[in-house]
Amino acid sequence: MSAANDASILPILIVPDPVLRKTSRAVTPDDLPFVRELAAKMFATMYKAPGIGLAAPQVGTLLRLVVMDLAPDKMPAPIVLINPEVVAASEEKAAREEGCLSLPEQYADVTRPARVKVKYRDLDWVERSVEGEELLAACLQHEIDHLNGVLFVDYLSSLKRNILLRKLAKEQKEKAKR
Ligand code: K2U
Ligand code: ZN
Repeated sequence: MSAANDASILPILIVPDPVLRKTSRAVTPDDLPFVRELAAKMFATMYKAPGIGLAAPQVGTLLRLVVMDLAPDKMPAPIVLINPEVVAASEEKAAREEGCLSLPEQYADVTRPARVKVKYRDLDWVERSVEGEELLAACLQHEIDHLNGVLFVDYLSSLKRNILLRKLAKEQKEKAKR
């Protein structure tokens, strides 16, 4: 990988970093030049992780900005969502195993609305909407949660959440020793 690409890889914050628990502020048109730069670095960081979604607070920037690409290997379909908000959610729920780049190697089943409609702005500040179910619905909700300081472990029982967080802390400590 060229040096330039390495420069665009950003460190991903890991729980319990307090930044992950803050609410991000809305992007304004004045932020667009910076946001275009950041989005490119977030894509490079996400593809390298690898992941299918990444929210700006995960790389330490408290802006309401998300990048996603649900099928990076098959047919890349990168999407940038500025100020995304869920405008409709189905009554029907769906459970799916989720992971998070800020809680490496930890997975748990999370139940969310099966289908959602999300309104957002693109990098040209054009208002768009996307509707999804299955993985797209889960990823959209997972990423928008990040913008509100919410993590997938918050949907678990306190017992399961504490077991998962203790396991993460232990694994992070062991990784630091290597
Ligand atoms: O941390 C993140 O926000 C990236 C998340 C996005 C995601 C979480 C749950 C469900 C869908 C997407 C993932 O860590 S990216 C890794 C991944 C890849 C395929 C399927 C699920 C998770
Ligand atoms: Zn996540």
